[in-house]
Amino acid sequence: MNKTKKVALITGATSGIGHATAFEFAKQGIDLVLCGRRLNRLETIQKVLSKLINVHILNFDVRDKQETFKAIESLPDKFRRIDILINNAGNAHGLDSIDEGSLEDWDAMMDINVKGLLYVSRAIIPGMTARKSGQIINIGSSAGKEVYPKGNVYCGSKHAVLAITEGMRIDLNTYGIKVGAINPGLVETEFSKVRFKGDKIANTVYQGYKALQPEDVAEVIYFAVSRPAHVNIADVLMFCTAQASSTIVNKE
Ligand code: NDP
Ligand code: 8X3
Repeated sequence: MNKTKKVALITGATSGIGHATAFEFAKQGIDLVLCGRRLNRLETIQKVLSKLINVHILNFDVRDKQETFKAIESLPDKFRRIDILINNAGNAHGLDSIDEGSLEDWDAMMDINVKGLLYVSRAIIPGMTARKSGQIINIGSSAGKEVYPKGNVYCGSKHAVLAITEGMRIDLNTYGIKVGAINPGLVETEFSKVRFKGDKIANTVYQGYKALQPEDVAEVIYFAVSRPAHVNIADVLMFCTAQASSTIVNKE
């Protein structure tokens, strides 16, 4: 293996932004550890991308801390040195007023978007601090920078991601580890299918304008990981042209 080749671990690689990032990184020659719960999708992606780079898959639920640590501990030697961590796994669950929200939805968003990100990071960061190098990119959201009606807990989870990102950057600063967040607005992925649990309203979310595509976000993520050693992209807010804020979208 080429010694200068980097290894990236991407959570939520089975669809949307994580999937597009896996393809972008593979195109750029970065070896990959791809994570997600849907094993068949991981296997399909591995088959395709193995033609370009080395790929290892880890099938676990980030909500389960034991499973998370076990999976990361199981990495074979060739993939143990994680140079780049992309904390992407996450979703919104529901869009309800705070007085009507589902406790299961709240648990899912806090457990996946916040605690899952922490578990994965805690398992990987000690390797980075020992080597005094590495880069962590947390996928936040415009919802981490402003709160919109009925966004309450999802927005809270993404505000937490931004606070945790800043905390990581401060605590890991003396180790030379880069930490940043990429915060997109509306991206056309499976996000709305998950948020609305398959309800047909999900089909209307990206209608009447051109939303960001997962590849647009993947390109920005690659930009961040391809900067020179002294440059850290700390925080990016990106919207499609039609979107001005969480609640202002210029639709046809
Ligand atoms: P998708 O629904 O397309 O992808 C979500 C990914 O997260 C899937 O690969 C899914 O894999 C993984 N995931 C979800 N729950 C778990 C879990 N419990 N354990 C492990 N993996 C999990 O959505 P996006 O690509 O849009 O979302 C990716 C990130 O981008 C999220 O953090 C989201 O909040 C953020 N984001 C999305 C925006 C959008 O408009 N789409 C805008 C701003 C930010 P699997 O189901 O196989 O486990
Ligand atoms: C996803 C974008 O506007 O649905 O984070 O919250 S939004």
